Order: sequence, then structure tokens, then C-alpha cells
Amino acid sequence: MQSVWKRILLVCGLVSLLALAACGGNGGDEVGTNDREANDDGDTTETEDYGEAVNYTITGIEPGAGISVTTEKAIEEYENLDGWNVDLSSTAAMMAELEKAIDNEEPIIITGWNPHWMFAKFPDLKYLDDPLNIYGGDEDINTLTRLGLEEDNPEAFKVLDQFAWEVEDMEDIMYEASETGEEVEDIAKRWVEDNMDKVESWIDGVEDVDGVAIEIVSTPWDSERASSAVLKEAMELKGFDVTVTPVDVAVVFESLATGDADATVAAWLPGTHAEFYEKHQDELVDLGPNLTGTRIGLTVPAYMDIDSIEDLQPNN
Ligand code: PBE
Repeated sequence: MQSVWKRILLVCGLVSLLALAACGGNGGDEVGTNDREANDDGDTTETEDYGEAVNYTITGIEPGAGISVTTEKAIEEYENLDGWNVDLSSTAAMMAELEKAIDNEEPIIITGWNPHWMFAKFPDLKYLDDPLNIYGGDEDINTLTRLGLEEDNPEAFKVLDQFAWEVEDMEDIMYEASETGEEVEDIAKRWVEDNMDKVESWIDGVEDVDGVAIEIVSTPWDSERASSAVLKEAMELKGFDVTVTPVDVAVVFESLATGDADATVAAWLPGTHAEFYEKHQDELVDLGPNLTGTRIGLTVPAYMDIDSIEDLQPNN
């Protein structure tokens, strides 16, 4: 299968506004032109000092997110982020700060990711180049189960193993939720009804069960509310009794490792959740990607005259 093209289409094709932002960022990172230009010609180092303007603060999301841990690591690893900090509160608060900054054309640095509607709502957002590759490039979202699930519950294991969809599927649900204010879970339910061809492939060859309980751990972001909800709907078609519990990323991994939960479809790998994965990888089963083409990184409005994390000045 022409997977490279498929991936490019996934990222670039359907939500064109999102694609502009995402591809702009990707291109910069892969080709590395921005970094080189900035480094080669010393005179362009008159980049504006945004550090002071943003109070040497990156506006982040919940402390329990992988991207928050990664941002703390970035602050440690980038010498030029000496004396910076990340303000960890909530996704809603970050989005409100972003909107306010954009309304006033003020500088702001947020922790951004795809899939998310932020790039559709604010098409001029751009990822900053990340020469130390702290945030990684394109990522996947993997399905993980606890040890022993395959033996205890082969039918559930089979659905989990067959579950796979695409960035635009997830985005359709997320975007509709952000536009209408309707619950992600309700939209996901309709998505399953409207996309039975895809859903059939997840439950293909799976025997019906009678109310077998399955505990899915997830995270509270819309992307994972969407994936866990479509999986729940699909499994319930086969007679499973599915509970989805949103928790911090650390708890997702811990509860699989201890066997308190059966599975998750919310592991952003290999980068975003690396720290948790590495800690628990021997205590869980990794079924590989259920979605490919995600991304995280420091993100700014395009009116900021800056291309790379290295263009930021230290706080001293
Ligand atoms: N996110 C969205 C999550 C995973 C889903 C990037 C905010 C994180 O752990 O950072």
C-alpha cells in the first residue's frame, strides 16, 4: 500500500486548514532549512525577544499529560530555555489564553498537538522547529492491553487488535464536538452508525459474547474520548459491557501494568508517552498503532517572527 502517500493525504488532505499548519511545521523539521538559515547567517539573530513578552512562560495543559512532561524536558534540554517555565493548568484554559492572545495579536507559546481542532480554528498556528528533537516527529497512537488479556478474553483481544482508523476520522468527531458543543461520546456513537464498513473490520471474525465486562482506560482529551467511545460502541455491538475511565497518562500505564484495567487505545508513541511506556513496557502488551500521523510540539501564532525553539532567549 502506498503508505507514504496515504499518510501525506491523511495529514494534508481533508482538513485543509489544519494541513497547512501541520505540513508547514513538518516540512521545516524534515528539511531543516529553517534551522540552518537561522544558524548560518548570524545577522538574522535579531529575532524579537519574545521571552520577556511571554514572561518566559510556555502556556501548557494538564500536568498529567505527556506533552507537559515533554515540555519540562525541553526546558531542561534547551540551554536557551534556561529560566523558563511551563504553566500547567488545563486544555480549556490554554485554548482560552490562545484565543485572547490571537485576538490582541500578542505573543504566546502553547503546547500544541494534532489531531486537534486548534489548527482548524486558528489556521495561522505553526509548530516551532525542534532541533533537539525532544517532541519527536510524526507519531502513532497505540493500543495496549494488560498481560493475560489474550488468554482470559480472546474475543475482546481480537477487537482491540483489529481496531484502527485514521486521523481524519478522529478529527471529524473532534471538530463537530468543538463546533456544536455536543458530547464527543454522542457524536462518536453516530460516527459508528455511519461508518459500519470500518467498524465491521474491527469486529470481523469476533464471536458474540453475553455481557463480558471490559475496562478501557483512557485520557480526558477529545482525541481519546473519541477513540475510546467508538471502540466502546463497536464492542457493545458484539455484546461486551464496556467501561471507559479517563485518567492521567501515568495512571493509564500503571493500571494496565497492575492488571486493574484491560486495555487502552490512548498511548501516544514513541515520543509523547515514552517515559511511561519505558517504565511499564514489560508489564503490558503492545498491539501497535490504531492511528498514525499524530504530532506534538511548541506552537505559536504565525504573526510571531520566530521559527525554532532555539530562537527563544534565556531568562537572565
Ligand atoms: N495530548 C493529546 C495528550 C495525548 C492526547 C497530546 C494532549 C498527551 O498526553 O500529551
